[in-house]
Amino acid sequence: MIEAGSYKGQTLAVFGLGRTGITAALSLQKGGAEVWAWDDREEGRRLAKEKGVHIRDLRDADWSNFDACVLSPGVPDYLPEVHWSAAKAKAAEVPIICDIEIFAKEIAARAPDNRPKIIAITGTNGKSTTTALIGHILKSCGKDAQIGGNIGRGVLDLDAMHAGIYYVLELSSYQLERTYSLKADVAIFLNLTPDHLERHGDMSRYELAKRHIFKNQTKEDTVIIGVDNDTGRRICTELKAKNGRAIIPISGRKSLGFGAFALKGKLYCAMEKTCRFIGDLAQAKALEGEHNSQNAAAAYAALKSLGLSQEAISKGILTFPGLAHRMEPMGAVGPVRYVNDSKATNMEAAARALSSYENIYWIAGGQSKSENFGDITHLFPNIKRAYLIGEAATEFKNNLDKHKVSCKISNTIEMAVLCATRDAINSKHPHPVILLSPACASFDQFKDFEVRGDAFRAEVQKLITLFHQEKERRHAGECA
Ligand code: UMA
Repeated sequence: MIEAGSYKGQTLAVFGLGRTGITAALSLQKGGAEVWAWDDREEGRRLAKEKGVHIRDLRDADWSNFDACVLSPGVPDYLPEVHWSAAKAKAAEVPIICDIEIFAKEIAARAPDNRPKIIAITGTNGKSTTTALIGHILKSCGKDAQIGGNIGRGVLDLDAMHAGIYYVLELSSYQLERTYSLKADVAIFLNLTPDHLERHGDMSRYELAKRHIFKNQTKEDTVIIGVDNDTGRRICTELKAKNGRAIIPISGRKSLGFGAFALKGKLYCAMEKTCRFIGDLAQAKALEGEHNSQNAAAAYAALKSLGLSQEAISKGILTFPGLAHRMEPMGAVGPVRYVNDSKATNMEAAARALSSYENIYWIAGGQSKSENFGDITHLFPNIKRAYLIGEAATEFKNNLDKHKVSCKISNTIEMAVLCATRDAINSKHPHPVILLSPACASFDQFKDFEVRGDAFRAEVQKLITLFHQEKERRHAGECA
């Protein structure tokens, strides 16, 4: 754990006692701050207390005594409505921060030659894969790499700082909007498409929050920007015009005069005088699809700019095992492959998976975020049939009917897996893929996308077991 000494002697409110809140409270307490921690759920307060967090009722507190309020990323201070804790903080003019800000202050307090390296990653999609990939490459080169942030582990829970340690941080807009002091050695901005608008209100506020990732960078630092998307291209041009730091464009699908890019799955580096072939991403089994090619280009550019060798980086890319719930292969029943992409909680993310396979039996739906299928209609020829679940099932069906995509309301994952398997086996299509890539949030039927992905895994596992039992029974019958 990182002890937050920068707030020693100060009094802080910590609201929301999930992963962020508990680690932030403990880190501040260890560093010598006075903490008032609270959560709306009694269970949340109980669990935090068991871990040693100082629980004090913030509802009746005198908020003018607080130096800052650490608000968990999931607690809104603007839309859909201002949470009461945020309203009290604002009324008392107490700055609202998050755990990343505390972490950033700890780094700033260290002598410049004794600071760890920070690689910060944001974007609407691809953050987790890029974060895990960079962490994997660093570790495979023998570096002390710590991976945290939105990827699931609060930053203050990571190992203590020392020179030579690398922190690879996935940062969400919820975290970045409450972060002011972070100075990333490498800031990666992958892409930006509509998401979380119920929280930010509109795209300009969403973008503004994400742009905090570039704050405080100097000309020694590096910016890496995905230019496969309009917003990325615009931001790249704007930052280049300011000429403040090294900017490396990256692409997963087109060649660049300068930058790192992939063309038809082959990775190239054009960051020096000549353009060099780096490696064939077809061999990187966990990095299928153009979007993953862009993630690989981002990882390459980041680590090259930090001085790692081409050989070490390309070796790490090829051995990356991938992440659960992101186009994760689940096994097969005969010729039918199953892929778990439960993390695809928006249309853009689902489009990435839909563009990566043919003969897809698509399981989609949940809590809807988009009103229509926007610019993913060109991918519909890849879909043989869709199986719709959750609240969005009827809305999705109406839209798919308009585009003459065969579909069926299955309501549950269990039913969707069964029907899709039956159809895929009967179809005789070559290499059919049953893809869970919901394009929706999971909260209507599951606690989160991970629980949804696990439910899919359990259904697939049942079918795989049955398939093997049946195969063995037949084999035994033939031998008898
Ligand atoms: N709470 C209240 N009142 C409220 C809302 C929440 O008391 O009105 C309490 C809950 O009872 C709970 C705590 O706040 O105890 C939850 O806080 P949180 O939602 O911020 O969750 P954490 O466990 O701290 O997890 C957060 C991130 N969650 C969100 O951004 C919603 C995790 O990202 C992140 O992994 C973790 O910090 C560690 O950094 C998850 C996520 O869904 C994966 N992120 C979004 C996304 O990827 O789309 C941005």
